Formats: sequence, structure tokens, C-alpha cells
Amino acid sequence: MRRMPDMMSDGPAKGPGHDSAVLTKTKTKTQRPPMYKVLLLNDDYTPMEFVVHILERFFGLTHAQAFDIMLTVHKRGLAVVGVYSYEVAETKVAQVMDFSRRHQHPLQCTMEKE
Ligand code: TYC
Repeated sequence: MRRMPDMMSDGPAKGPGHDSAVLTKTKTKTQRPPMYKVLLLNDDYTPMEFVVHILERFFGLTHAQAFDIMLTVHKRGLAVVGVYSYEVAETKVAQVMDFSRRHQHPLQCTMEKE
């Protein structure tokens, strides 16, 4: 006796490509690492040229950029001088604080989560 065609012979089709499973996908969101602003604070004693030098030396700014930011700090009280990962920001703050202290200037530098 001839067999009936597949669709007629039995229930739901089985075999390759015919599984009726529910597929669940886990979406893994990529987390960006938190970034930290490095802030320079104004004071009445640190010489302007010293601040400009710090900005060139530790923040890779040109003389013109460094002068602009120094003036912003001088006029407004503080300014963001860069945004970095935690470790890099921590290092920049330490470099500025150590260098200023060694030159006996009261310049203050801090970091803040963005
Ligand atoms: N206010 C200082 C002065 O008049 C200059 C200065 C600028 C100091 C920026 C600190 O972060 C600073 N000599």
C-alpha cells in the first residue's frame, strides 16, 4: 500500500527545522565605565603662570587652551579640566596636588563623578 503524503499522515510535522520550541534571548546591556570630571579650583595665591604650566604638563593642553582654562578658573572659581576613567582622574589629581605642594602653592584639584 502507498503511504499518504507527509501532511496527511500524522500530526504536526517533525524533523529538521520543525521543532516548536520557545526561544528566549537574554539581552546583555554593555555598561560604560563611569567617568570622572577633574576640577581645578581658584585661590588667591597660586601664580597664573604656574596654573598654565600645570595644565600643559598634566593635561596635554596647548598654551592657549591652558591659558583659557586658567582664566576661566580665575574668573568663575573652578572649571572642568578633563574627563577620565576613575584611575586616570585619580592620577591627575595626585600629580597636580603633589606638584603644587612641592612648589608651596595652595592650588586645589578634585574629581567628581560625571
Ligand atoms: N587667582 C590666581 C591669581 O590671581 C590665579 C589662579 C588661577 C589660581 C587658577 C588658581 O586654579 C587657579 N594669581
